[in-house]
Amino acid sequence: MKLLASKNSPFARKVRVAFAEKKIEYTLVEQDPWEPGNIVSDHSPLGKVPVLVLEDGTTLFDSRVIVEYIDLVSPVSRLIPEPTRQRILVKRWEALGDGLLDAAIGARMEARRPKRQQNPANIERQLGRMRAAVETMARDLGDRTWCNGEAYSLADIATGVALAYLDFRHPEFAWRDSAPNLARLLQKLSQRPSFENTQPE
Ligand SMILES: N[C@@H](CCC(=O)N[C@@H](CS)C(=O)NCC(=O)O)C(=O)O
Repeated sequence: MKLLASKNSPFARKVRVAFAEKKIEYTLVEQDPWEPGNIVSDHSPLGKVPVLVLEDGTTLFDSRVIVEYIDLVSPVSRLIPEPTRQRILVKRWEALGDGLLDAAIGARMEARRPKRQQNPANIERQLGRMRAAVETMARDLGDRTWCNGEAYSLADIATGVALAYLDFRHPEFAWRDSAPNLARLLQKLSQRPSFENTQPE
């Protein structure tokens, strides 16, 4: 299996953490979808990373589909629980983490445009989403050990990857001040080899 991914993509990181937790071997093919000459569009009509290319040539995207596939092909360390309600709540956490990332990336893209072309209202809209997402994560985590209660799951991976991305690309966004429980969660997650070995560069 080949994973087309850039080391700084948080969506790709979610998949790489999942691979590590599941102890599944794969080949990382580093691709930057913004670089001219990249081959991502040859494998996905959406031109975004991550894309997983299976042995028979089937291509899987996006990160949510890939993670679900990885979890289903090996019973080792289930990341998405089977009971319907638990499963849906874990997927909800994933949607929240991914949504936080979409907003964080959107804010960054807007801020990187030449000053005169920037739309400050769009930046504020994305920042508002980021604040609301962190607030919801903190409230839903409460004083539990893991996002989905007692067991580590994809919910923690998606949440940890999204919060770590805020540190990486939005260091000024002081999310820890209002969410010490999330700060403790990220601290704990960062000590896992799966997170340690997939840090952005
Ligand atoms: N929903 C997608 C999002 C993937 C995504 O946005 N990837 C970014 C890198 S972090 C990308 O490839 N962007 C290239 C582009 O927008 O052209 C997923 O979960 O995989």
